[in-house]
Amino acid sequence: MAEHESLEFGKADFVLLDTVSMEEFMANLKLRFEKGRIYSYIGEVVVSVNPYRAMNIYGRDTIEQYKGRELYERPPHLFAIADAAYKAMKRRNKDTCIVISGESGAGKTEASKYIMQYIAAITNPNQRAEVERVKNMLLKSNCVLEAFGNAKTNRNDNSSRFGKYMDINFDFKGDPIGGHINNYLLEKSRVIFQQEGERSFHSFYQVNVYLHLCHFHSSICLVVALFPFSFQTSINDNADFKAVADAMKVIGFTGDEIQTVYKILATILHLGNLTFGVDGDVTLIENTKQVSVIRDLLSTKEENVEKALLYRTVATGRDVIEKQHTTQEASYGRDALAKAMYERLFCWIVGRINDIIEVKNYDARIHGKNTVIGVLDIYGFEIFQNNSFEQFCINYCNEKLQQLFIQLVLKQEQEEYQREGIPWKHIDYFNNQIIVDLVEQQHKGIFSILDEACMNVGKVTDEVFLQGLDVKLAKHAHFSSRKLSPTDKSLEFDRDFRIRHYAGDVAYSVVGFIDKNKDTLFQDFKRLLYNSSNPVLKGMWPEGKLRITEVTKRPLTAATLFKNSMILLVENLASKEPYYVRCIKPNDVKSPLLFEHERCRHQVEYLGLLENVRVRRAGFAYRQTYPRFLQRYKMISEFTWPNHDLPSDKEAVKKLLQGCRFDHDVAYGKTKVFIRTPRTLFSLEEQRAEMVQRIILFLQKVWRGAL
Ligand code: AD9
Ligand code: MG
Repeated sequence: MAEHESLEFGKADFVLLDTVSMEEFMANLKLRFEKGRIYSYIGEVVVSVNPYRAMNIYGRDTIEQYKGRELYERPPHLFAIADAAYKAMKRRNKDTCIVISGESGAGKTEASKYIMQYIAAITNPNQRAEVERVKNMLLKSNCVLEAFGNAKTNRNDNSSRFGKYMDINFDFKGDPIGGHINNYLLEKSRVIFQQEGERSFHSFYQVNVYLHLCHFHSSICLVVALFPFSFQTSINDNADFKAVADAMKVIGFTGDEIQTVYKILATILHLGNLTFGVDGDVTLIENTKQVSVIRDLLSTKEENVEKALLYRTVATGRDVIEKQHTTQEASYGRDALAKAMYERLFCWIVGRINDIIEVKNYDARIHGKNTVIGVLDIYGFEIFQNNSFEQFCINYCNEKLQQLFIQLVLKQEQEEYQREGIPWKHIDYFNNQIIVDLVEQQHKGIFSILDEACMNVGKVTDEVFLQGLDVKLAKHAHFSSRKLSPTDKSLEFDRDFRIRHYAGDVAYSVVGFIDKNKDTLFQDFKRLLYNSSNPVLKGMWPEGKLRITEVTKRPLTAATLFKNSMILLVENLASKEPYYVRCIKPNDVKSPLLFEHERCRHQVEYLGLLENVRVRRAGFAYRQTYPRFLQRYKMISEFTWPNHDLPSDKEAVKKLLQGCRFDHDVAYGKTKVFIRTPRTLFSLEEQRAEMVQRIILFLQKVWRGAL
């Protein structure tokens, strides 16, 4: 149990509840929240409740309290888990990762930032300049990525609209020497459309500030209301703009690069102003003034911009013809261009940051193994009024992470006890693998059905996709649609289908699925951007080099790309030693006072926290193979120091633990010793530290010739 905390704050570790029931769990969670104790443990898992107010618990003094301590020595805190992940990496040369989960607005991104700040604060005691530089960049990269990848939604004013996994690399001393960011599917449809009450990405509002400041662009119309792709609110875009500009400079973006970033944002805003009309049978751009602004911003020729917007080059056999768009096609192309430019910009920013922060000149033969702590902060489970392809992907991603949690925390734990022959009572939990399969299974899964519908030669519509779902998933317990359940009131429209997710039911509208999955961008736009005389912009669009007759390959669909990236992500996380932060959102009104019981209970339920407590209680806090255990602790017992003469390491460990009177708190498996409470482990650690000290003193005396 976490010490230094009185019981008036409730139980710091849910494992210590008198009885494990939902009522007790909730009462403890609520009490702790009301007493300002936003963190608790379930063993080594941190449970966090969003306080929705500034907490004075992240300062230098708090960091000092957690530095180098064992998990249970201090009240629960993110810093403790960060320290545990760091220590495990350093002591055992292991890659670790911290997986932060919870629904939208639960506090994942804030948690990931505190964890990174903590790691930055406790490393580099010698103040090496290069390490300081790396740390600074890792921290600053957050600010830039949030500007371009976050937006106000109806769930969260600073909602992550992309998934982020960041590796921090450490040298043999345990100091950060670099990092790498993987980004996952940006919700780019936000560039052209936001639900009521929401905003586009922060960067657009910030660039508006810039456009106001910049005389060079004074020809640009600055009235924000004129840009249909964005609108203004009161988030402090002005201050944020300065912080982002500063961060980009510090990270090492060149002046030209930063200018290009702003120009792209401005281009997208102007694209939003373009309208199309017809004159006879000719499609034309109604507001040609916009075109010349776009031409300047993109450093290209006006006629090129116009042509790319109004025509499509098609290869038919050996001939290449130019086909005029209808106004509808032209609008579609304009929107696709705006989205694609933004997405490409975002990926380019991540790529540039990676170029700069990635580990260079590290030779493992000289410096020892380079180890990693990964921090995962991804978009949380979300339900909106209108849920589309993006929500579907986001919620699938959360299913995958829940599955990983189940695999690693619940399932593997139980399996290990069974394998080791330790008495064990099976604990039931809801395994969401069935929903993961529903989405990602080959041929039968929703992604496959969607891809199949996209491949259709004939009419490809969202309805065809829905029909495919109805036929193939009619009997699936977690799927329904209007056709399959005509009386279901939660399915408002004919074009809705519903998934029973682990975290709740979500009705998705199929409208736009096909389009978003195919994610077509006419080749003409790629050529337009590639042919820009701005080298930074040109560099973002290398595929524009291809001539029309050279483009043959059908690109992978958005769903397939996303699925593949999720599978890789989970494999990567599973290969590391994971630490978990489970975030809970206490209410929907961002109140620091309100603990909505039912809302929280629902989250505790679907996060599987009660099962987690049960497994943990029945289980053991620490385990180690016999040889490794001896390696660490053999000096504390006369039976094992310096070597034992017992028939096996298992016998030796038994003898050692009996000698320390810890026998009651341990179980002996086939290959590992299991220790139930952390207190026993601390005791062992203390005894070891004492012995090590005594040995050192003894050796020093020997060396000085005193003996
Ligand atoms: V989403 O899935 O990206 O939409 P997150 O990332 O889970 O979501 P976020 O970290 O952005 O949520 O937190 C939402 C808001 O809650 C923040 O903007 C803060 O205003 C507030 N918050 C979250 N954690 C803390 C905290 N530890 N202290 C104070 C917090 N405020
Ligand atoms: Mg977030």
